[in-house]
Amino acid sequence: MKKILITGSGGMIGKVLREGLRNQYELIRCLDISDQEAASAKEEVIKCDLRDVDGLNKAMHGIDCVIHLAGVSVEDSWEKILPANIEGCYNAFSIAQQNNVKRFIFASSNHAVGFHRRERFIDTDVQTRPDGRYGVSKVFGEALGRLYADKYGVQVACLRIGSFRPNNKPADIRQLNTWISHRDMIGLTKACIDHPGFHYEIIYGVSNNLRNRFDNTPVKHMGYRPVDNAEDFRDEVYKNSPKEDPVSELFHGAMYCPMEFVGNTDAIE
Ligand code: 15L
Repeated sequence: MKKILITGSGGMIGKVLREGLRNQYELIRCLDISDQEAASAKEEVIKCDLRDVDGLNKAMHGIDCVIHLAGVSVEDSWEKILPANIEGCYNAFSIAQQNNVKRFIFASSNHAVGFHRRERFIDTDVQTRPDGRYGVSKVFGEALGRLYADKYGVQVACLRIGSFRPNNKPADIRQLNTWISHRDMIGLTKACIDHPGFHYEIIYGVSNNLRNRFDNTPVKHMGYRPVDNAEDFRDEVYKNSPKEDPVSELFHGAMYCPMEFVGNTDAIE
């Protein structure tokens, strides 16, 4: 994998990956809807909306591996999720395939499985249980990935990212489980880019946290070996962590679960 395209390279994770992968590949093409830092050596910068088919065609041309981060990254209205995370995600997969892109790394989220009970360890084979419209869009992206792997032979890795923070520290007690450090996010992405070959994989994007409840055992062969541990921030977190909402604390997806919630928590196995 020599020529890499990062979509959403101007976002929170995108900026860290752009910096962390710099000069390690023949080309890193950085695509974002907003203005970005000018290109340095071995980089190209493109301003493009995910609904601009011609623009995406140019961006995908000659690329070996796409890292697809672009889209809405939090729970939001359907009017915002639909164009960015449904239509945009479809465009990214389909235009990549039409341009013979060999590998596609999709930024999924723990919110694709957010309604699993937090007391349980979950591995990469559990059923999807989205905790909102954002989570549904990530399940959609994972399903598209499955289709493009099985039908079109694109190698697809879906990263169910936990809590990636701009200040590189866990913010609350739940994040002692879900946190991923910047170094581990770069390591996870590199493991997927540099892997000799795979078909379709789902990997949890969490650090080597003492309280981790996301089990990557089935995907050990992907070579992701996280090194950071959220527990190192334990004292700071306990000093500042607010009390969690009673619905939030039951589930992996936390704060997204109580939003608009009128269900029955006892019925959610
Ligand atoms: C995510 O997928 C979101 O992008 C981020 O805003 C957080 O909500 C994070 O998950 C999390 O679960 O902490």
